[in-house]
Amino acid sequence: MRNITTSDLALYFIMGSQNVEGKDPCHLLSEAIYGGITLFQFREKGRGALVGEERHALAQRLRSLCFAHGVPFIVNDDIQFAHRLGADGIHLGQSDGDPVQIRRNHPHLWLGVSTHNEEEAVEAIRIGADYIGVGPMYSTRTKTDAIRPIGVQSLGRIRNHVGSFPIVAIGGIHASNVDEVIQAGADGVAVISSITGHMEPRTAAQELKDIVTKSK
Ligand code: 3NM
Repeated sequence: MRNITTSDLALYFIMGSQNVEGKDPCHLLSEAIYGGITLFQFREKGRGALVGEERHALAQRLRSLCFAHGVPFIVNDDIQFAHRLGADGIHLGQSDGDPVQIRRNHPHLWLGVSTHNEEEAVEAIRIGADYIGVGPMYSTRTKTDAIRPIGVQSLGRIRNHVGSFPIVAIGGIHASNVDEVIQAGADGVAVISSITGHMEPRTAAQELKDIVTKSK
């Protein structure tokens, strides 16, 4: 895989079947792709998440959609699964897996790490992450075990600490606060509900992308 660029992070869409409330995840993802998402993370996690062959079948369909449209496909947390799917990358939380070992064994995969402060950001860069997620910016109902929002001030501090290293901000991000997040130093925004929960996911993605582009 080529190196990640900050434009890959502009509109980072995350979804699993547990996020779609009865809608078809493949249709939702294709609408989001037409709306201009720049990267997709498959995150099948939490209440109601699929397991086993069902999870695999869904992931394969979403992976094919991304491939057909040239959208990078990243898997949350599970390195074996990422490998099996031929994913472009893996995203790890602070307590997921062993990032050092994953970096060593899978040098071709993009590695993203969730961080919440300067120390975690510096450590992620040290072990060879390609980008960091920073959040939660605002309160979110999507991730039930999310820590308290760290806010845009913390994002600004992390940005000052890491120079031009690629950062995507996450958590409670909607059209109304994207500008603030980009101004505070994020290269892009990672969202779930502002696309999956919108009546028109394509329009939602277009709108978010537009704001990211204009805010830079
Ligand atoms: N990670 P929404 S917040 C998956 O802070 C995830 O690391 C977070 O969903 C973190 O866009 C979050 O609906 C949920 O708020 C993002």
